[in-house]
Amino acid sequence: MEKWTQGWLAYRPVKEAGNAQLAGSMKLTGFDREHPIVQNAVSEFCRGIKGMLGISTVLACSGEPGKGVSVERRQEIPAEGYHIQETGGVVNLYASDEAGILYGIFHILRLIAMEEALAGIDAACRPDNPLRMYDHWDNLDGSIERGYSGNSFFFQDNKILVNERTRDYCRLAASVGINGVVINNVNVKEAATWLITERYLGQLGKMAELFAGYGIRLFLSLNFAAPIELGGPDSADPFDGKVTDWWRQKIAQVYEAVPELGGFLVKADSEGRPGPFTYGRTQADGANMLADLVRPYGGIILWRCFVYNCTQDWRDTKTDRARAAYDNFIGTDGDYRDNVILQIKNGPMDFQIREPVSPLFGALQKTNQMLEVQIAQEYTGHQIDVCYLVPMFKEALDFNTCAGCPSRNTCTGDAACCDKRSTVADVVSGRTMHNRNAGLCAVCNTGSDENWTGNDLAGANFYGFGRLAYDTGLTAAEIAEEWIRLALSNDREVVDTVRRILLTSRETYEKYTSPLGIGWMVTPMLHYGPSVDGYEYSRWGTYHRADWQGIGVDRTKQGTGYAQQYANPNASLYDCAETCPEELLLFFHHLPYQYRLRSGKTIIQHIYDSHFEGVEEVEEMIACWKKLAGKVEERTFENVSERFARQLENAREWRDQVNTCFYRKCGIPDEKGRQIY
Ligand code: GCW
Repeated sequence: MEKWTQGWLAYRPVKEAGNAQLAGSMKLTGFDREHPIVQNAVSEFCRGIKGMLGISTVLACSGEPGKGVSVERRQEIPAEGYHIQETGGVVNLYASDEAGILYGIFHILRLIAMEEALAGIDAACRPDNPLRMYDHWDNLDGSIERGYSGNSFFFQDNKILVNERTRDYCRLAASVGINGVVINNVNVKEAATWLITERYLGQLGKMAELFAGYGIRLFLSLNFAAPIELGGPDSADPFDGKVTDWWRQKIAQVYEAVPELGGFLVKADSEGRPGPFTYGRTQADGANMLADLVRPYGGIILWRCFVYNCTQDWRDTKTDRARAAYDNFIGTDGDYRDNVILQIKNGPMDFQIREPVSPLFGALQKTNQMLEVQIAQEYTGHQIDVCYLVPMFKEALDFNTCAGCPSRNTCTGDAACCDKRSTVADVVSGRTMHNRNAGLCAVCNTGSDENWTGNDLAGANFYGFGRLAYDTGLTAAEIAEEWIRLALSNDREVVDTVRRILLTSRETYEKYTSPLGIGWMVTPMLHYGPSVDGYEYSRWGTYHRADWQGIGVDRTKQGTGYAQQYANPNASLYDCAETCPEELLLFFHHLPYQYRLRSGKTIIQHIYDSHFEGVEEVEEMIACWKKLAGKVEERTFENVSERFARQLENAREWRDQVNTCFYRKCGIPDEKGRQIY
C-alpha cells in the first residue's frame, strides 16, 4: 500500500501547555458510545493525545469522576455545534448531536496541537453554513479532471476503493467540518454513468457508511441521460412518464443499497452534457423531476448553474459568456422544489484569479443557493505555484449583492439603508431566505500523492475551505496560521514566514498572469502557463479583445450589458470606468493602453510593472522559504522547494510573454526601459 501523510492531523509531540492534566481521560454522558461517530471521536481523541502528549487515555465509564474531557448531551446546542468549557479541571464538551462531539473533539485536539492552554476555555461554536462540501472531479478509471496531485483515491480501474486512506480522508474532512462529499466528476460519462447500478452499489454502501461515521453524507454526480444510456426508455425528457418511472425505480434501488446517500449533483446542458433543454424543458423541470423522487429518502438535488454556450463565434461581440448563468436561471427563480439547491460558481466565468461575484447570488430571491469555489488550482497554478485562495473566498462571501434592498434602483452605495442580510455569505448560509438547503462547496484539490495536494502548501486550501465554510467569521490570516501550526510547525519563524507567503500569494500570482480582471491568457485546455491569444479565436467565449489600441471586454450598457445584471449600486459602479474597482477594470471595460489608473500609471505601464513585480515577489518567497531549511520536515522542505523552482520558471514565462505580446501589439515602450523581447 502506498504511503500518505496525515496533513494537519500529524499529532506531533508538542509542549503540553498544562493540557496533559486536563486531557487525561474522557467521559461520556447521554451519548451512545457504540454510535459510529462517537466511536470515531473517541478513537481520534485517544490517538491525538497519545501522539501529542504521549498519554494513553481511555474512555471512562459514564459518571466516573476525575479530570479529563467530559462529553455531555445538551439539547439546546444547535445542530453540529458544540460548546467547550473548562471548569474545575474538567474540560466539558457539550453538543446536541454526535457530529457536534466529533467537531468539538477536533477543536480540542487543534488547541493542543497549537500548544494553547485548555484551561479557562469557553468556546461556543456552530456552523455558519448548513452544507459544507468537497466536490471531487474523479473519474472511475482513476484519473481526475483538473487534478494536480496524482490519481483518484476513490476510484481505480473502474472500481471503487474503500480502505484506510478513505478513512484518513474522512478524518481530514471531518476535522474541518465538511459534512458532504461528491466523489465523482460532474462530467458523468462511460463507467461513471453505471455508478447507480448494481455493479457499484455494494461498494457505495460501504463507502457511505464509512463517511457517515464522520458526519459526512455521500453524494453522486448524475448523468441526466442515464435512462437512455443504461438501457431504459429512449428519452430523458423529465415530462415523459416512462422516464420518471425509470428514475423512480432507479432511485429506490440506489437508496435501498445506500441509505445514507445525501442526493445527487447534476451538470446539465453544459459543455456537451445532456439536460432538459434537449426536450424544450427548463432547468427547473429537470431538477424538480429528480427532487420529487429523492424526497422520500431525505435526498437533495444540487443543480449547477454553469450553463453557457461553449460553441460561440469569436467574431460575435454581443454574446457574453459572463451573462449566461444569470440569463439561463433568473427566469426560473421560485420554480424549484425546496430540496433543490442551485450551485453557483463564485464568478460568472470560470474560477479565474480575479472575477466579480456572480450576479445570480441574491438576484435569485426564491431559490436555494450554494456557492461553488475551486481549490483545485485549475487556473491558479496547478498546485505547482503557491496560491492561497481563502482571501478570494472571503471576498466573495463579503460581497454585498444589495438584492432585496428597497432602494436598489436609486441607491448610491453610501446609504445606510443597505439590507444587512444580502451579502453572499448571508445568501448561502440560508440567513436571507431562512432555509437549511444552502451552503458552500469546493472543487477539491486532493489526489493519491503522498501529501494529498501536490504542493504541501496547497494543503492550506484543503484545510482552509472547510474551516471557512464552518466558521465564516475567521479571517484568512487566522486560518493560514492554524494550518501552518498544525501541518508544519509551531516555530514562530516558520509561522510568520509561511503566513506571509500564503497571504501574498494570490496577488503575486495575479501580478505575473492576467491583469486587471481580464482573466484567461492561459495555454488552451491545459490551463497552466501563458498563451495570450490562446483562446482569443476559439469557441469558448473567453476573450480579452486586445488590439493595437486597447484591451478589455465592454460589458457596460453599450457593450454586452452584463454589468446591469447586478443590483444597484453595483450595476452603476461597474458600468462606469471611473468607479469600477480597478482590479476588475478590464473585465468590464475596453480601454486604451494609455488610460490612466488611479495610481497615475497607464494600463500598459501597469501591465509591465505588475509582471516584473510578480516575478520579483516569487524570488522573494523562495529566499524566505530557503531560510526554513531544518525548521520544517525535510520532505516538506524539498517538496515546496521543487514547486517553487517550477513556479519561478512559470512566472518568468508569463512575464516575458505577456509583456512582449502587449509591447508588440501597442508599440509603447516600458518607461523604465527593462528588458522586453
Ligand atoms: O472550468 C471548467 C473545466 C472543466 C470542468 C468545467 C465545470 C468538470 O475546464 O474541466 O468540467 O469547468 O466546472 O464543469
